[in-house]
Order: sequence, then structure tokens, then C-alpha cells
Amino acid sequence: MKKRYLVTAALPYANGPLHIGHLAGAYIPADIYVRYLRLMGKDVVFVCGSDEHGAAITIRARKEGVTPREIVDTYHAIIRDSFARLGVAFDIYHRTSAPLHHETSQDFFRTLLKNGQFEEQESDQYYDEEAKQFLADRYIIGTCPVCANPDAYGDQCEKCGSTLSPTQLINPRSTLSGKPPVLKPTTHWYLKLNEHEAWLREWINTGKVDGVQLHDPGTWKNHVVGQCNSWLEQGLQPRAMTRDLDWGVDVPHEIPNSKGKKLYVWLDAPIGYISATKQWAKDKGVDWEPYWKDTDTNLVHFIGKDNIVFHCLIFPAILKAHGDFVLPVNVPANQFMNLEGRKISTSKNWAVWAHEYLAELPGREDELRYNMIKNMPEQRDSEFTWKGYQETTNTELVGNLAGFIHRVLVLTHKNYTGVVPAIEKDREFKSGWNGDQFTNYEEELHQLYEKLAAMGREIEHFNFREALRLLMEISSAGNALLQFNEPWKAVKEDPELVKVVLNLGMQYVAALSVAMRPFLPFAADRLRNMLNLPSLQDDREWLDILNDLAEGNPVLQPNHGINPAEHLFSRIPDEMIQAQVDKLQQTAAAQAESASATTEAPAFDPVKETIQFDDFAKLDIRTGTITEACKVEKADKLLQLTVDLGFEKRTVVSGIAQHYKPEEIIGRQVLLLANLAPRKMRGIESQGMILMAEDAEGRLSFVSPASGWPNGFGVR
Ligand code: B3M
Ligand code: ZN
Repeated sequence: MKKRYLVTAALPYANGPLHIGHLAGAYIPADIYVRYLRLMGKDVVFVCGSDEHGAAITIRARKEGVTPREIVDTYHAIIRDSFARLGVAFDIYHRTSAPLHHETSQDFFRTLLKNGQFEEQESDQYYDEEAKQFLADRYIIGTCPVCANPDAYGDQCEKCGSTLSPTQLINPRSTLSGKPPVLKPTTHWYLKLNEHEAWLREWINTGKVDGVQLHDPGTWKNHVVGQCNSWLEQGLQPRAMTRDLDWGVDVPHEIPNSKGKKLYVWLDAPIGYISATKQWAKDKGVDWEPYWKDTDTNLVHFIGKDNIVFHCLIFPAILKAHGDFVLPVNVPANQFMNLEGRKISTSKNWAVWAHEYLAELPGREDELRYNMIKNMPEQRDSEFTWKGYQETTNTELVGNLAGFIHRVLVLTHKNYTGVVPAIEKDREFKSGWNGDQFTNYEEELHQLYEKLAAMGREIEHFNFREALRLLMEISSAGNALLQFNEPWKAVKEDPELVKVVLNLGMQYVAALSVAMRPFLPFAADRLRNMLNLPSLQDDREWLDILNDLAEGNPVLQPNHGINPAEHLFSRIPDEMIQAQVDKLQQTAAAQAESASATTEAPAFDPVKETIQFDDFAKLDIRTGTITEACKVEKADKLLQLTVDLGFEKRTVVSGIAQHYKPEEIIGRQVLLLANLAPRKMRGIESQGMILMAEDAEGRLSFVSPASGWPNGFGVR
């Protein structure tokens, strides 16, 4: 067992507030994990902070007509405050605009350069002549070559999740001026990722590096390993680690040609975890280095699925290229949470915003946390609905959990003036676990021990939904214990039975006050108070209970006095839910209206830059017939086609699955760009591109010759 843990949660861009998708994706799971580790007496540091660089920030600033500094200051404060109010218990919430972070990232850059990890390359990159700026990442949008989304970014398509480079976009246009860009040469430092491919492949698939077993490969989530392998299959290319921008971390000035160059945001942001740890250590007067450099550290990154490649391939390559640093033992990425049947979208204002929730449903932080965990997108995308939120809260939190606790406390007050009754240990009663079979006190304490231990194992394996289910099982068993033994009836004729049942009930409640803590920290505090127990210090209290129970000792001693009983949770009324549903619909509608009012509908794309006939003549477009078509596994947008060109057959992967069913296009004649360099998609080599017409709504149509036309001839 390794000694210490360094847990990170993705640094949110300080370009907007947090929404439930962020919470369910990275922050609540990380918080549960960390709180549990602390309660198990582990040495753990939990770091996060705002990601304040990159186009996400500068584009927002431009849109609002303010400086990037104003944007990050505003949202850093909002985000930090939301986390604090939701009980996400970071040891430090840092920011990447801090001087310490700039220094740390620049030092990294220097070391990588010294270690020969960069190559300087001149290449042609898109440039906006009007805005006089190079257009990397989110500064450029265009049609995704994989799924045909017309608004894919230069670094990523948010619709299909493909990672892109600006030159792959079809019909690229600048997000600054809306105009098509021109190409202009510029020089950048490229990390030789290709040189890291072999060890990364081995590490991802076997957990071994240089023959040393760093983690057990079976412990990583399938979808994480799968995404890494699909990247590795395509082959890692050198990747530019600098940008031509005026906001970000400067390339160290002593380096020749550094003028006007900034570090790529995905180089500096993960280093933000390190600078945050440094700042935490400085504040505490301890040494940061063991947390990053000692092989006795478990480094765990909590992220959403769109950040997998950066945390599982690129940042590990950077850490290894630098030397001295440990690699993550796990990157338990989550998938996405949808909202009321639609994808959460900031630009369409389709979201539940954390700061608004906190303002509109005050005191219901734990209800939100509970619903985030219950629907956590651990293995696949999940769904949040307000109706579901209401139902879950009312039946599970109010009915089951708060109901059980309240009943036990009220009965203890009523029958024993609020003190835990002393008992005869051998007295038999009906078990809440085994469907009213007779049992004894010790056996039931043992059951409780088993449940707490099982919960812990699930948390250690990042199965937070299952751990929460087990928590609720404890409460259900407690309710069944009361139901089967009816202590309210038996008090006259069988006082010993009532004592043992309520004593045991109190043990369950006391155990819950600790086991609830990682999931429902506020309610756990309220419960500790009701139980007249010291508030938790996140200091091995879970471990202590496990040890007590393992030895057959109760958690609460007889004669321990409790405080008055209160309800831990209250019902969510219909009006409260309706108000939220209405608000969601209204704000989204208002957003859609203002979007269509401010941007004149771009009915037609501007005509592209003039080319010469020779440029056109390079395209070899042929007529062909689709002879086979099937869906590409695990890719919603892709079809795999066989196209007969008359003289040969081609395999083509095409992003048309949302527009055409495989069976309806077999036999269809198409135009194929036949001399496009082959490209691997999802492990399938695509040998050409089918030409499609696209309208303003992004609908697609095949372009075909007149019927009966022969295959394999050219288009001029
Ligand atoms: N800010 C991306 C995101 O919010 C990015 C994460 C950085 S983690 C080092 O999706
Ligand atoms: Zn796409």
C-alpha cells in the first residue's frame, strides 16, 4: 500500500460558471474519494484551481468587450465560491494566472527543451488578416471531417469528441472576423510525442514502464483505456506546445525566438496541479516534492471524458520527458451528464448552474450532491431531470434515510429520555438484513461492518453509485429492523427487545453519520450534532468505526445522551420543480431568440479563397457505387462503406450515420475523392471521401451522376 495520495480534479476554465455536468463529471467523485481517504486516515492532498489561459478565456473576453483579466477574476471567484458552498473540500483552489504557476510552467518548458524533447518547426498556420492574429484551437471553427458538425473547433469537435487540428476542418473560418483565414508561416516548439508512443502504449495496456509495474491495468475504466488506444492506433505526432497569443504563460524570454510566444494552454494547465501543490505546501510549511516525486505517492486525476487524451497520454509524456515525476495510478474519467433529454450546452444556456441552484434552493446542497452521485455518468452518459431529482430526494433522502434516523432518535427520546439503552447482548430479535430471520446483536454489528467495508472497497474502485447504494441499504435495513420488531408496540410487554433494537438502531445511525460524510457532508454534520458526537475532523473516523465493529464493539456506548431529533431532509414540493423546469425552458428560448437576432443567419458560406485550375486538377474525383454499409462500433456518427469504383473497391469511413441508415444507401451512386491520403478512423483505414452537399442546417445529401452512369470515371 502506497503511503500518500495526490488527488487532482480538472481545472475548470474561468470563462463561465460551473454546471451540474462539471459537478457529476469530475468534482463530486473526486470529493467523495478524498473525503473517504481522509476518514481512513490517509495522507491525501486534494488540489484544483482555475484554468485561466487559452482561447476559452480570450474569446469570452472579446465577446463581452472586457479584458481577459476581468473575465478570469470574475469567474474564478464565482467558481471558487460554488465549490466551497457545495462542500467540495479542496486543500487548495489555486489559479493559473498566479506568478508561482507561471514560474513553474516556464521551468518545465526549460527542462523539456534542455532534455531535447522539443523540435522547432516552421509551418503554415491559419491567420486572420483582419484581426491580425494566428488562429489556433478555438479561434477557428469549421466543419468536422468526422461527423460533419458545422461548428467544430480547431482543436476538438464537441459533437463527436474527435480531436482535430485546424487544417483538418472543412470550410475553416475565423471566430474573430468570421472570414476564411489565410495560411502564414510561423515557428513553434513541438513536443516529440511520437518518441513517447511505445512506452505510453505499454503503460496504458499493462501498467508497466521499463519493466516496473506501476498500476494494475484492470483497475482503469474500459472507456478510458479504449480512448487512449484509439489515439495510439492513429499514431502520435509531434504536437505544438506554443502559440502565437498575447494571453498566457510566456515562453521564457531568454530562449531565442520566444517573442510573442505563449505556452499552449494544455501544456501549462496540468502543470497547474503541481503549482497548486507547491502553493499549498508553502502555506502549510511542508515539502511539496514527495507528493509528486516519491514513488510512494498515488497520483489520481479526476476528469471528464473530453480531457482523457491530455491526462492519459500528453501530460504523462510531459512528466516522463521532464523526469523525476510519478505517473498517475488512475484517471477515473467520467462520461457526460445530459439534462432533460438534451446535451448540456453553455452557449444554448441549457444547464443547471451551480451558483443559481445554490441561490434558488438554499440549504439543499446535499440533495444536489446525492442526485449527482445517483446519476453519475461513471460508465456511460447519464441524465438529470428535475422530476427525477424530486422523486429521488423525496423517497430516498426524506423517506428512507431521514425517516429512519428520525424514528430511532424519537423512540430513544420517548423511551429512554434520550440516552442509548444498555442491553443484554444475547437477546434475539428479527434482523433488518435477513428478511425478519432471528438474529443477535453481535451478528448485526458484523453485518454493519461488512457493509461499511464494502462501501469503502467500492469507493476505492471509483464505483461511487454502488457505494451510495450500499449506504442506502444500511438505512433500508435499519427501517426493516424497526418494521419487523415494532418497538413502539413491544415497549410494555418486552422491554428488553425494545432496548436491543433501539440500541442497535443507534449504532446504525452513528455509523451512518460517518459513512454519509463523503456523500452528504452537510447532513452528516447535522446528524453528528443531533447525536451529540464531535464533528468529524476527516481524520480516520471511518477506520476507527471499522476497527470497533470488527472487534464486535458498538460505535455508541450505553448511556450516551443525544440531542433533540430533527428531520435531516425535507420534501421537494411540486412548485419548486415546476419553477426550475419553466426557468430552464424560458432561458433557453430567450438565448435562442437573441442568438438568431444578433447573428444574421449565415445562409451561405462565403466563397473560399481563389485557387488556380492546377489546384483543382489535383483532385481525383470518381463515380462509384456503395456496395456495403454498416455502422462503426461505438461511433454514433460513422458508417463504414465499401465503394465500387469499377476498377477497384475502396473502404471508406463516412460521418453520415445520423443522416442515412446503412440499408437505405446500398446501391447508391456517389462521387468519391479518390486520391485523398488514407486516414485511420476508429482503427479502420478510410481510403477516400464521399462528396456530400450540405445546407445551412447541416443536413447532408449525396451528390450523384445521372442514373445509369458508369463507375470509375472522373469528374471535371
Ligand atoms: N480547463 C478543460 C475543461 O474544462 C480544461 C481542463 C484542464 S485540466 C488540467 O474541460
Ligand atoms: Zn465531429
